[in-house]
Amino acid sequence: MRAKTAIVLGAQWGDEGKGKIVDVLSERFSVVARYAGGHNAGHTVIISGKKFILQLVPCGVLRPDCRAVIGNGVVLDPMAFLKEVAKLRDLGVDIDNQLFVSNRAQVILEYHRMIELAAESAPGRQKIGTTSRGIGPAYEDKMARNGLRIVDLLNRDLLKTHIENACREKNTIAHALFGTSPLDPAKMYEDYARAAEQIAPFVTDTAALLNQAIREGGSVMFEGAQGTMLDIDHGTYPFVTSSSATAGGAVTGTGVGPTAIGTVIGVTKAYVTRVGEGPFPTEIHDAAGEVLRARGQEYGAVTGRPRRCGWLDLPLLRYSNMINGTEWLVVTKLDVLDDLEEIPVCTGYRIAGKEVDTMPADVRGLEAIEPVYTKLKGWRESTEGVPSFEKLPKAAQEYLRFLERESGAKIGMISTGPDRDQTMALP
Ligand code: 2SA
Ligand code: MG
Repeated sequence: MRAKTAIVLGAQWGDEGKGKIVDVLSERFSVVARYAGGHNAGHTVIISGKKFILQLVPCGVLRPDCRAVIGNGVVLDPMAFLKEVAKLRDLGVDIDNQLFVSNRAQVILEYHRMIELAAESAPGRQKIGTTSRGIGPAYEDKMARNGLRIVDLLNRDLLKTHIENACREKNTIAHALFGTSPLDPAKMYEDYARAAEQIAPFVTDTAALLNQAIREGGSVMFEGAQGTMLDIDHGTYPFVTSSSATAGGAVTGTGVGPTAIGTVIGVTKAYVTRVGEGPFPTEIHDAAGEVLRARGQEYGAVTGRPRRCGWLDLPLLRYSNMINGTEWLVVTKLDVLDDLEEIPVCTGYRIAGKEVDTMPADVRGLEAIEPVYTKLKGWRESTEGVPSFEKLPKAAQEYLRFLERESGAKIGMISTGPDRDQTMALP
């Protein structure tokens, strides 16, 4: 895991504990860059008992000598960004000259949230269970070539015209389809123009910054948000987010070429969680699910929603490793399984009586999956904070070796608790 540039991403449906892992690994990197998503992400980091939840700002910002970049693939809500910056300053994090925002990132505007809220409850529309942050509609506008970029936000004339035109269009659509009351473009312009002034000092050409850093021998980490199965192309569509959460997203979302990527690190929980709607083959519907939720404190970091819990899904992990070209896995929350006598692990899928070894594209196929389980022995011993692999109970070692063998990527690190020092590096 010693590469100069690395992508660290979620191997499942998000919330694998990337925040903590990026924070631990960022010690070895001089720049950390976010490449996708927006303030729908909730990256929790605990340092000396102090809890930080980062949404837009990359976790690297918590290390004074690490530069943090918000790449062009991100959708940035100016108000949410400024709130997060203010909170970080309050907590004593020095972000000036350390945090950079891409001039090519897209802006989330108020009407994106308005449209998302209306669409999520509209008759005939598939409810996705989104975080209501305006993420989807902002990416829609980006792809429709109707978006506002950060560089445009800083141009007063352009901002004014954009808001006026967009409000005319969005107000009409939202009212006609969902009966939503219209937004006032004059007020919006004032609010966003004010926010733009405060954001301006952070804005730069981050693609140039990152490429220069790499050229000069700097080490760069690309911090994923959400997870592989929430990727717009490779996830459980349509129950996904609207961005490229997989490794490919790091390239398009930052402006760094694929030849510059040294390694890909996938973060996986020792079990699985998902928040929001959509298929989840190994979901646990009985009391065992409640046990994992309680022990793992499985509630959305942003929305507080209870997360759905399930057993480790190896076909999913194999798929995720393939899509991302994952070289290393980091396994988190092993300690959550500590009390179990036996641990079911899904090794294969059966659909309509047939064994399948790939992830079906069809959501109905996913819903019809019968997971094939192998039961592994539990260890019934605390693994919290155990300092080395050899000190783990034998059954826990076997669980991890099984995961490694069956998923096809090496385990490079294990996390056995929320704190920075409850982490062990393997090779
Ligand atoms: P959206 O808002 O358009 O991105 O929602 C689309 C789907 O993506 C899921 N999604 C997430 N899943 C897990 N964690 C996320 N971040 C927060 C967290 C979520 C929270 O870290 O806990 O607090 O609820 C995240 N962001 C998006 C979402 O549930 C939809 O299924
Ligand atoms: Mg999260």
